[in-house]
Parts: sequence; structure tokens; C-alpha cells
Amino acid sequence: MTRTTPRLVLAILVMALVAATAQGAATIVIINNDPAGVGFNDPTPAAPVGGNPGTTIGQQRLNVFNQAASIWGAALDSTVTINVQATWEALTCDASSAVLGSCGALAVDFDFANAPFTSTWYLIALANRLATTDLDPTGNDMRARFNVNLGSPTCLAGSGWYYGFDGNEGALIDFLAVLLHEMGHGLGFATTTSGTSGVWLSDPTAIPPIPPMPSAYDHFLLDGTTGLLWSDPTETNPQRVASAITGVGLTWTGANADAYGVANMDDAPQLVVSGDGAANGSYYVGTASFGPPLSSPGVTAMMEVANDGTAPNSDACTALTGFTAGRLCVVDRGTCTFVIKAANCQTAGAVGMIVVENAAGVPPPAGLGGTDPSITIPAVRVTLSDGTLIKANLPATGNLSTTATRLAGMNVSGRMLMYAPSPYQSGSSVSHWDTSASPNLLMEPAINADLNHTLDATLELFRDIGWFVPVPVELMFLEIE
Ligand SMILES: [Ca+2]
Ligand SMILES: [Ca+2]
Ligand SMILES: [Ca+2]
Repeated sequence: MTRTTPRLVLAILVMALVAATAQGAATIVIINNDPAGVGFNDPTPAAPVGGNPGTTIGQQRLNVFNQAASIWGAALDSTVTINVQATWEALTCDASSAVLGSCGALAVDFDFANAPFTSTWYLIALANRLATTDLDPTGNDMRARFNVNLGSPTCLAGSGWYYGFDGNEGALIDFLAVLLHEMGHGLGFATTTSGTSGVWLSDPTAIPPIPPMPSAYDHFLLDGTTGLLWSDPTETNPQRVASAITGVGLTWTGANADAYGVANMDDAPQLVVSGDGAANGSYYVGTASFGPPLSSPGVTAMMEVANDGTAPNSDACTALTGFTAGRLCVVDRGTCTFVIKAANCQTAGAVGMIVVENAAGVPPPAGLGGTDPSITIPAVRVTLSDGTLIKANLPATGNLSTTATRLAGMNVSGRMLMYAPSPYQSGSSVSHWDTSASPNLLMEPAINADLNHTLDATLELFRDIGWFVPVPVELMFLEIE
């Protein structure tokens, strides 16, 4: 027996206290891999902004990173420190679009202690958390990269990063929201299965070779066409590929995320066609960022294809001729902006506008962007195939409304829609929620200005994949003489 000094006992008690405080939390640490003078080390002076006290660009970037780490760290629960290596780099961009950032896990593991699913890949941060030990002691958990050129003339000109914590980014991009999103991917919001080949991840170079296996995420990805999960060995690679471009056909089956959706998502927007046998029914629509939101019972009127007298006649890019006031204006996408089309329809007396997409795709259709406070009629977008069917079966009545029988970003069975547009969008498809989710969610493929730095449904998806399952508590016996 060794005698324990009071000082040591105190130290042990303090450690125990710290451990107790840390329960229900995780520590996320940034590893700044930028060279001197660049990115996180950029010495350019900056005025403190939106609660960020940094006085250089580099300091402000680090401060936002630590803010994001603290938000995620408070929400998660892990006894293993999560290490994020981060850099600022020249990522893909041009004058009108930019890759803001990317983040991925640096390692994956399988069949470790406490793994909820066997023969299943887990991103390393979650694997460590479940195993309650660092399974990759020499490696970091994720790698994050951010676009250092954002806002320059050749990289989404007129934009730039906002480093405040208060969401008042104005015309800039909210770095905190982007960081929360990217860290979400690195922590588990991602499949390790190829969406373009359908092939499960394997490691044929390992000794012995590791065969193809699904990811934890795949255990909740439901192919609505086959009724099989992506983790199901009877789901073929071509079936996975096909399901990744089915729009409403790829959903999440995790009880927690789906319950979050049922409790929080808005009633879904729709176009209901009646009075015509062949086209009757409720259609998925994308909603507009201008004009009034859809409501219930909504706007009901006969539909009429717009004619502006200038080829192509149905794009409503100039004043309409011979339009019957009081009807819904059916127009084709293209040539001019959505708000110009809406203004021309409104001036002609239309009570609403239905934009028919001009490229093949799958529902739900994307929304209609643009701003014009003078627009007072509701507007929606339908897919090319739906719009073609409807136009071929006029006259018919249309109703632009919201429905409680389906929720925005969910299917009729109450499952969250995953982002599965056609054609496939590399880097975006499958590992995001669908854009039709409303209110907007952190893990949609684009950062929406109304995000408020909460983790919304992401945490519930994490609950589904195992982030909060109880793991054995390591008992510590103190022997004090
Ligand atoms: Ca590690
Ligand atoms: Ca025209
Ligand atoms: Ca949305």
C-alpha cells in the first residue's frame, strides 16, 4: 500500500470532477495546418465583428472555428478528443459560383468494441466515441478545407466570408454556418459508398484484405424502388446507383431523424390538378423566394399557358398577349429570370404562376430564386415531365396550396428525403437532406441565409447512427489509505 498524499487525492478528485462535467460533451480541437501568413495565420488587420473579438483575419477565422467546435462539442458526447486538421486553399470557383469548403473523415473503422452494426464502416470520430478509445492514435479525425479566394473577382465576386457569430452576414457567407455543416459531414453525415458505382467501400490492400462493407449511414438509406436499404447485400450496385437519382425515392429510415421531421417540417407545398382525368393529382412543386408563400386552401383557378408573342412564346419574358385574367399562368423556364416571368404574368392578371422546368429531372423540383417586392402572386416550379403532362391535358384546374398529408422535405410515409437529384451531383447527392426541407436544415447541400447555428435534424440523424447509444462506463477504483 502506498500512502496517497492529500495533494494527489485532490488532483484525482479534480480529474473526476472534470470527467463528470465532460459527460455529455466532446472536445473538438483544431489543428491549424496553414503556412505562415496564410488562412488561419493571415495577419491582415480586421475589426471585431458580430461577437468575434479577433483583430486579424486569421484570428477571426480561428475564433469561428472554435465557436463551431464548441457548439458541436456541447451537443455530442465522446470521451475521445476529436481532432480536425484545417487549411485555407484555392478551391473550385468562378465569377458566379464557388465551392465554399469541404470536410471529410480521415479514417474509418469497423468491428471495434461496441460497434452497433457489424461489418460496417464508421467514420473515425464516431468509431472512437463508441469504442471509448482512440482507435487511430496517430491520426486526426477529419480534414476541413475552406475557400481562401471567396469574394475575389474570379470567385463569387461580391461575396466573401462573414466571421461574426450573430448570423448577420448580409451579402456575405456565414462561415460559422458553413463550418457547422462541414463538421457535420466529418462527424458522420456521409456515406462511404460510391453514389456513381454503388460499390461499398473496401480495402483490398489491407492484410488480410477488407471486403466491401456498407457504412453506418447506409443502414438507414432506403431505396424506395426496391424497398431495400443500401446496407442490404441483396441491393445490387446498379440499384444503389439508380436510387441515388430518384428524388423522392431515396429516404432516411432512422426513427429519430424522421420523428424530428414530423415534428418540425412545414406542410408541403403542392399543385393539385383537377378537372382532367389524365393529369389529375397532387404534384411536388418548388417554391419561390419572392411573392407570398403558399397556404391552405390556397389559390384555385383554371390554368393557361402564357403567350408573349415572341419565340419562344411560352417563356413569359415579355408582356403577355391574350391571357385570360384570373387564371394560373403556365410558363416555361428559360431566357429571363423567374421574377420577370412572374411580373409579366401578374400584369396580365394571373393569380399565380407555374414554371415548367426546361431540363429533365425528378421531383421534388428546385425552388425559384430571385427578389421582387412588387410580386404579389404565388409562384412554383414543376418538373419538365409533370409540366409536359399537365400542359398536354389542359383545360384543367390548378390549386397552389400546402398540404398536411405530406411535409416539406419528407415523403408521404413520413420519411426524410435525401438529396437525390438527376443527374447525380458529385459531392452533394445522397450525403445531404433534400433542398425541399422547410424550415431549411443545416445539412441541405446549400447554405441558406436563414440558418441559425443550431444542429436541427443533424443531431437526430446522429442519434440514429449511434452517436448517443450508451457505451460501457469505465469504472475507476481509488484506493486511499
Ligand atoms: Ca486519433
Ligand atoms: Ca418569349
Ligand atoms: Ca430547404
